[in-house]
Amino acid sequence: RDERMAWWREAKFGMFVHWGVYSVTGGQYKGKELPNSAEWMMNRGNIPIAEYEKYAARFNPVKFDAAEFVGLAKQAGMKYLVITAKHHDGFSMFHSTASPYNVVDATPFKRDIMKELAEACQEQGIRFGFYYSQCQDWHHPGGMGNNWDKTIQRVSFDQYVRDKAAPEIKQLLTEYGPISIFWWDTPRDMSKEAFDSLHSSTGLQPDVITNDRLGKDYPGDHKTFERKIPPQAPADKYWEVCMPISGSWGYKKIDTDFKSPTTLIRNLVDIASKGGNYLLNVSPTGEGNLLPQSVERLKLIGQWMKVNSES
Ligand code: JFZ
Repeated sequence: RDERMAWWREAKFGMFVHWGVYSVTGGQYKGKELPNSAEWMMNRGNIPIAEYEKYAARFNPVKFDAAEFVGLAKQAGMKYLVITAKHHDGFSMFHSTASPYNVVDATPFKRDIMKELAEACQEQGIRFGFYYSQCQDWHHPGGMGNNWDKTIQRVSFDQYVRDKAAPEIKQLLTEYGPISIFWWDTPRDMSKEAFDSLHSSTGLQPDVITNDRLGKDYPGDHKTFERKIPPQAPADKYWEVCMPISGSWGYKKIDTDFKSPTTLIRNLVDIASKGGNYLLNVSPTGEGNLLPQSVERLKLIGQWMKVNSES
């Protein structure tokens, strides 16, 4: 394990990316602002599945350039990138063979964004990983979390795992080259069989690193702290802090709460000095680029890194 964790321990700094159908409206629904993070739009707006699908049909991030995107992470001094392959809304940001509700088959964009990023990361020497919401899936009739769409013809959670989650996880871990991180989120209780079928796929990439959010009996390789830096160095050997560069994880138009470059650098130093990694989240827009506030900050961090590694 220590050997597998060596690069991660050294890395200190990674890019987290929340990007999906919700990015199209930037946190608004029918012109109204919704509370909290933009990726929860479907839940906060109680948006029926059929209606939310129409936003997928508008997802067309023509400004996206994987090489440029990964180049920014690299310039900032980040050593890895973790992106939402599927968030709670159930939309697959890759050419899923298990669900047609994916970026290739259900959008005018028709490009496998995960494939493009995997290749760009490989090319530029950045480690690559997937975020995957394994329990909450507000689109599949067996997924957890959607209690507002009354038209759902329910199937069992085990069927959701069999038909969607397990095959998608397997696909992500076999068809996208070397995957360094698999990042679970929002653990819920499920059957031992379900846990095992999800967990076993990580064995397909023997070097993959996982966080502690699959479920209570699955501690993974490292602990993830959310938004807040622990005041004292934690007892855990391997840990990270994930944090959005602004207020929301997903792109939100009215979110101007960008942390100052000074704060970001202090956070990085604070976390690194306690032995952890900083997983800093950025939020591409529906057009596929980052806001200038993010780009500027990433570049400034990169400059600081350079000055402080050459002396
Ligand atoms: C989850 C997601 O619901 C959210 O949209 C985002 O992806 C975030 C990174 O993860 O939200 C959480 C997960 C864990 C905690 C809080 C919010 N936590 O442990 O306090």
